[in-house]
Amino acid sequence: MKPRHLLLALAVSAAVLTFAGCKKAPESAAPTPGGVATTPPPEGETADQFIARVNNEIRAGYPELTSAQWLSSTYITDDSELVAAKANERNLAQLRGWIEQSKKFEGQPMSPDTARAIMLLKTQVSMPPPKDPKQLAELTKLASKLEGMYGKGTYCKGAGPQQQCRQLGELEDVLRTNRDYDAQLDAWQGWHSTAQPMRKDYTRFAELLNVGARDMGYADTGELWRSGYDMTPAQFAAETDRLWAQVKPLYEQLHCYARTQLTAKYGDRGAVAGGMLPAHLMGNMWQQDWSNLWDMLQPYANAGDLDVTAKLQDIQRQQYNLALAKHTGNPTASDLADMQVAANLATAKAMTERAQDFYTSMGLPKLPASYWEKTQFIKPRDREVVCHANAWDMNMAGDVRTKMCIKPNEEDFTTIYHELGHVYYYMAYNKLPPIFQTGAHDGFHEAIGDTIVLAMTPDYMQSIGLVGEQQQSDQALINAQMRMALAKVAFLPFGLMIDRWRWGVFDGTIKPENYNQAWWDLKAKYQGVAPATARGEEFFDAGAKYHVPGNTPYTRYFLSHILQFQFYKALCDAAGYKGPLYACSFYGNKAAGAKFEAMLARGASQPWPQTLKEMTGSDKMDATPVLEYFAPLQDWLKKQNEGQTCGWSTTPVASAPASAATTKRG
Ligand code: X8Z
Ligand code: ZN
Repeated sequence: MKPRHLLLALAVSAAVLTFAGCKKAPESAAPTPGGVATTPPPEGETADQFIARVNNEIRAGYPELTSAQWLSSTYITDDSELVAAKANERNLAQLRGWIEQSKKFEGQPMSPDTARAIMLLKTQVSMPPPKDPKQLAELTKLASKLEGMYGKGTYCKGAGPQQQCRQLGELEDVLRTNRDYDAQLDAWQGWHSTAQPMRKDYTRFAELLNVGARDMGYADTGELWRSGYDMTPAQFAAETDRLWAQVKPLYEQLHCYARTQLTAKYGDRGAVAGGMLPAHLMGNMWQQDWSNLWDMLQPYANAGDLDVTAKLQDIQRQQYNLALAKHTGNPTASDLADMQVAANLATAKAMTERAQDFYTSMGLPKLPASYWEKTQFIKPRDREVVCHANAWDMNMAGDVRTKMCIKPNEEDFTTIYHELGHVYYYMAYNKLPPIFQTGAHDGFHEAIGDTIVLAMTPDYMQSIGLVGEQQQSDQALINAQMRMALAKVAFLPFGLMIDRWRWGVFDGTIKPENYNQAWWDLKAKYQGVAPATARGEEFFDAGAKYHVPGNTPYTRYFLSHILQFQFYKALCDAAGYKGPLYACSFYGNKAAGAKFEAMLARGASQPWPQTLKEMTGSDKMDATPVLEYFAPLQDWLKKQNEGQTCGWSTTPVASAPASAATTKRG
C-alpha cells in the first residue's frame, strides 16, 4: 500500500477553520422525541396509525431537543442547562403520553412492526419519566446539572498566585506521561475530588429514576435498562455473566503480567494489598484502558515502532512551526496562542479525515459538508464544555456531528474512528421510521467504529505514515497483540462493573451510605484494581466517570468489546481474507463495506439476533473470536507468568489504606 500521510490531508482541512455548536448522543436515548406535549389521539385511530403519528411527532420535535442538548454540552452555563432540562422535560412528558396511549392497543390487531415499535418506545429510554410533573421536572434538572458538573470539573491546588487549576484533560495527561508515583496520585485524587459534590444530587437522581421506572411498570431502573435486548432482564444478566466467563482467564493473564511489570517499576508500591493493581498507576483515570503503560508493558523493545502518539505530536508541531514561519513581524503572546489553536484544530481535522478515509475506502459515503462546519473538534478556549467524546444526529436528516476535545495521541485517534462508527450508523438508518433509528441493540452502536479500529493493523498504520517500517517477526506480532490487548482486554471487566454498581444502586442492594465501598468492592472483584489510599464515604468515585453523571448505561461497551470481534471476523470473511484473524484488515474492501452498511441500515427494525445472524451467521453473542484473535498473546502471557501466583484477593480495601502502598515512599 502506498503511504498516504496525514499531512496531505492537512492541506485540505486547513481551509475549514470554523466550528459551530452541536447535540447530545442520541444513541443512548433514541428514540428521543422532543418538542410539544403529546397530541390527543384522533377518534378511531388504529395501532398502526398511532405508531405512524408517533414517528411523525418524534421527527418534528427532535431537532429542538438535540439543539438544546448540543448547546448545553458545548457551552455550559446556567442558561443552557435550564434550556436543556426544559427540552428534556417536554420530551419525556411526550414520551409518557405515548406510552399511556399505547396501552389501549394491547391485544388489538397490529403489524409486527407496530408491535415492535410499541415495545421499543418503552424499553429504549434510559431516563424513565415519573408521572408526577414536579418529579419529572426535578429529574431533568438534576440530569442537566450533573452532566454540567462533570463537564466543568476542575481540580485546584494551592492558593493565591501559586494556585494551579486543572481539568480532566490535563489530569489525564499526567497519568498518560508522568511516571512519578506521587504526581499520578495527586492527579488521580484531584480528579476524583471533583465528583464529591455530586453525591447528594446523584442519590436523589437515582431515586427519581426509580420512580419513573416503577411508573412504567418496572421493578427499578436497572430492570428497565436490562429489558432492551429482545430477552428477559434475567436472561440478559445471565448472558453478560456467560460472556465474562469466556474472557476472564485472558484478562487474568494480562493482569498478572501488568502487576509484574508495575512491581518492577515501583517496587512494593506497584501492587496493592491482595495483589491488586493501584488505581492511579494504570495510565488511565478509570483503569479501563492500559495503552498508556506501553513504556512498561511493551513485550519487546526494538521489534517495530508503534508510537503513533509521537507521530501525531510531530504533525501538530509542524503545523505550529509552519504558521510561525509564515507570520510577519514579532508575534505577540496572543498571536502565538492563536497559532497554537489553529495547529491543534488542523491536526484534529486531519486525524478525522484519516478516519473518514477508512470508511470511504470501504465504499461508505463521505461525511456531509455540514459535519465539518458544525463539529466540535477541539476544546474551546473561551467556555466550559463536556469534553467526553460523543456523536450526534441532530435532525435525522444529515446534520451529523461529533463532539470531542481531540489531542494528538493514539487514544483520541482511535476514539475518532469509534465516533464515526456512530455517525455512519446514523446516516445508514436515517431512512427508517424514527423509532427504528437506533442500534440493533446499544452494544451494536458502540461496536461499529471499534470494528474498524481492530482493522487498524500495524501495516495499515504504516501505510498512512503513522508508524515506521514494520517487522514481520514473532516479537513484532506479540508487540502488536499487546498494543490491542491493553485497550481491548483491559477494558472488559470495567465494561461490566459500572452497571453492576448501578444495577445495585437501583435495586437497593447498594445503599447511598455504601456507594463508595460498593464501587471499590466491584472494582476489586472484576478488575482487580484498588485505590492506594482510603476512599471512604466522603468520596463519590462513581461520579468521576462520565457515564454516571451523564446517565449513559454502560453494559453496552462490554457487549461491544465482544461483538466487535465477531463483526471483525465477519468482515474479514466478507473480504475473502484467509489467514490468522489478528492480521486481517479490510481497508479498501468494498464487499466488507457493503456487508457492514447493510447491517447498519437495519437499525432496530428487527430483533438483534436476526441482524447478528445476517452479519455473522450466528444469532448469539460469543467471545470465541476474541480468544481466537488473542491466542498468540495468551500463550505468550502464560509463559511470562509461569511461576507467578496470578489472580488477586478481594478483601475490602476502600475504607482502609492498603498498607505497603501508602506507607512507603521513595
Ligand atoms: O464513552 C465512550 C465513547 C462515546 S460513546 C467515547 N466510550 C467508553 C468510555 O469512554 O468510557 C468508548 C469506549 C468506552
Ligand atoms: Zn460510543
